[in-house]
Amino acid sequence: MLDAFSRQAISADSSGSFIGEGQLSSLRAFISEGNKRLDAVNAITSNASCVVSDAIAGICCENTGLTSPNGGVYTNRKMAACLRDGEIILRYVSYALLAGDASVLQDRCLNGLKETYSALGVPAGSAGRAVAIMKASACAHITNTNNFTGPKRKMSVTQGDCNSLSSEAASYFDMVISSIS
Ligand SMILES: CCC1=C(C)/C(=C/C2=NC(=C\c3[nH]c(/C=C4\NC(=O)[C@H](C)[C@H]4CC)c(C)c3CCC(=O)O)/C(CCC(=O)O)=C2C)NC1=O
Repeated sequence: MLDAFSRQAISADSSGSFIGEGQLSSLRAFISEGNKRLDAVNAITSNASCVVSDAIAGICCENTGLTSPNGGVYTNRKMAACLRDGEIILRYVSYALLAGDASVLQDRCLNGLKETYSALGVPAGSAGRAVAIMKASACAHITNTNNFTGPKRKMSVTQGDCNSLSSEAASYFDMVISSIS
């Protein structure tokens, strides 16, 4: 499990060099943007159940086969497993966003997930679509631009530009999608 700091140390060590000015300035930026990062993590965390249940409901609406006999979430047991997986994935994305590094997501969540899904017959395309919906809503929560129909859950935070954090979060969701596809 790495974070933005450890990653710089490991990268310097791998070339046998001291931490360079370029690396220090990227860490300086990481620290100076720290409050935004914490707000971005909080935007995901405090809306997690909404983000997850909306994504799973979304794939079920788009593909009614999922809830039909032999479908991916047919039976309460499988629906519960699916909602739980959505929550696990979102939780690991939030850890990666906090650390500014995807290694915790890769090592503890994605490692072997594709193989598990194919062994159990979990439909990879639908799982990827659920993650894509979570990506869209989580990113909207980060930039506080979520304007979906239904209750608007805007956070009261200092206004600022969170686009790069939103893109960073998007890249973690994309890693999930490509690793299970
Ligand atoms: C460390 C992190 C971690 C992950 C990521 C994890 C995933 C995970 N998801 C599983 C099952 C499952 N996952 C799903 C998920 C879905 N089915 C669908 O159709 C949807 C597309 C999708 C939800 C988006 C389902 C239905 C099962 C149960 C499959 C079965 O037993 O038939 C299983 C098999 C064991 C179990 O049922 O609990 C694992 C290990 N477990 C972990 O500990």
